[in-house]
Amino acid sequence: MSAKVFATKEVQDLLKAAANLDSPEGNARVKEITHRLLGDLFKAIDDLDMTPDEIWAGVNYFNKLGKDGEAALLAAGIGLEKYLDIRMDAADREADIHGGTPRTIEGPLYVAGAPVRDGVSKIDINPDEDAGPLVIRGTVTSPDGKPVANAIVECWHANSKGFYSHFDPTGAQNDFNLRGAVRTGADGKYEFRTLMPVGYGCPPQGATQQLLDAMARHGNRPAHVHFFVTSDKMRKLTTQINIEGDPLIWDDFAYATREELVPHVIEKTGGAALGLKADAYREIEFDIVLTPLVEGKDNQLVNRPRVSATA
Ligand code: MBD
Ligand code: FE
Repeated sequence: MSAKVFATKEVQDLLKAAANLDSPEGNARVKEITHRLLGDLFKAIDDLDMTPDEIWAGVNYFNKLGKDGEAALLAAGIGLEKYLDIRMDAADREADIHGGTPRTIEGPLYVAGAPVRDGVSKIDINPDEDAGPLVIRGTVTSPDGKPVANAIVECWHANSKGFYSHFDPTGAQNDFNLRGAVRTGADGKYEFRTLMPVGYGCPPQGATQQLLDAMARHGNRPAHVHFFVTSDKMRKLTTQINIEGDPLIWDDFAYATREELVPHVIEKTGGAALGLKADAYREIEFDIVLTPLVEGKDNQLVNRPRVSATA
């Protein structure tokens, strides 16, 4: 079928009716966005001559996506979350904000409520035979190099199976395993004592992997560690580091890798004195530069539904 109907009065009236544009009531922003997205979809159906079978496959895909609880995972996998970063980076350049540690996506697996420790936190609760000890440490500063005191550095990462506590399908991990929070002192320093993570893979039977499969894409991430860094006086930073040497560093299904976020991994000894499970351990130094509030406000703070728990 090659007949084009999008531009007809009948279809344009249908779009307006569906978004209730002729009424003064309802949420104006919701109406504006719905009208635009629906219009773009209708146009694409016309342009690509999508069949009813294709449309119903798509509609039912949303049902599976919801049933699997994977909408935020899909957002990462289709580059939507990365796109928001690209836009925030551009806004920063426009506002002449430079010098901070680069942001990268939050992902869907954060859990609020990790216990806050002063300066140092050991965050591996469950033994993990296949993971060696890892220390991640650094200093939180402002762009002028001054330490930021009373910053809260939160981190979260996967175990040696690529699973996160609270989302582990094997049920093997306690709450807040491999999740922690540290308050910096006057020196701005933070340190996490933990275990080496392994990269994440999408649930193989889930909706996200189903779409990726159809496009011959994998659903894997390189080994990585997430961070939120907050302080009264600075903008919140959402970022991650990748574990140097992981073969997927430049092949991340969520597009989160950035050149500045692949710190060196150093081999060290003396782990026993730090309470690590072996004397030989790996260390990553990751210094974090926060940027100041804009007219007293964090102009890039993201509100989204997040899981929280009590430790
Ligand atoms: C992850 O661990 C992650 O960080 C992202 C972005 C998506 C899925 C799993
Ligand atoms: Fe992750």
